[in-house]
Amino acid sequence: MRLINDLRVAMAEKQFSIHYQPIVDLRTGQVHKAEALIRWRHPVEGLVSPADFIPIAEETGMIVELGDWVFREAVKQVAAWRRTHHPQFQVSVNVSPMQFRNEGIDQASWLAHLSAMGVPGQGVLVEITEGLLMDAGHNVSGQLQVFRQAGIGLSLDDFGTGYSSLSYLKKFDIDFLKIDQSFVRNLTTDPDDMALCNVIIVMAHTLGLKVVAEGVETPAQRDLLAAAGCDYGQGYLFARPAPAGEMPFALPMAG
Ligand code: G
Ligand code: G
Ligand code: MN
Ligand code: NA
Repeated sequence: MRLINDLRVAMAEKQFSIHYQPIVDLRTGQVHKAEALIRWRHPVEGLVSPADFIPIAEETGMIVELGDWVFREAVKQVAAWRRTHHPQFQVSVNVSPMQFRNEGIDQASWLAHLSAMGVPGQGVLVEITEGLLMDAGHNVSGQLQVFRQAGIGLSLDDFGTGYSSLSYLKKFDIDFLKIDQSFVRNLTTDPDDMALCNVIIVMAHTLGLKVVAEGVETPAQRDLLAAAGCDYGQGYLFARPAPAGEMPFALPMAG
């Protein structure tokens, strides 16, 4: 496929950028966290979705270089936001399971970059998926441990869609659960989805984890989640992923 070759030049030609989507405190409306989401502006095709090119980057191994770039850019950005907006701002970075294979992540250089930027580990959340936790090889738990020891938080993305046993939540010392948007979409009409969200929130809190609901698009969804005790919301209701300069730092919680 042509995209494979294009992906190789895209790196050199700086065709990638990062959009950020706020992660909103559902009690206060404050925004002290944001998820970094990569964007590719292809010279001919225009904007190509990461859903289309991340799998190619994974298959070709390019995800390692791309992931390094995303991390470095996101850390630069959070350094700026911690100076100008809030000293505890956190940026949440998606890390592909492929990056954990064969020591794809040079963890020492990631930590060195953090300290060069003056950002403590607490400034970063690493978003992983359930599948990664089931990977017994590749010293996944050792690599996650290195992140944890540096203060970096762990967030379990797309929660509820994978097959992980709940015991992994404790074993890997996860900080945040992100309820997959498929459970949020029909929250107002499907009692089963509301029940699942309630159960996830109660279980997470019992284990000392915070919860982020993804794909919040309506005030009704937001209100149900807030009433269920969900800590944070993310979705088009609050803001679409956008360039860093457009980050809203506080959002109204009513109406
Ligand atoms: O941003 P959405 O807009 O289209 O992202 C689509 C998919 O791509 C999501 O599953 C998201 O987690 C993934 N994605 C976005 N940015 C990155 C990134 O920097 N690294 C990895 N590994 N996945 C990403
Ligand atoms: O897999 P991950 O959860 O990292 O990816 C998040 C994806 O969800 C991105 O593609 C992002 O653009 C998208 N997204 C964010 N908010 C909403 C929303 O409110 N509705 C929908 N449909 N997608 C959203
Ligand atoms: Mn994510
Ligand atoms: Na997700």
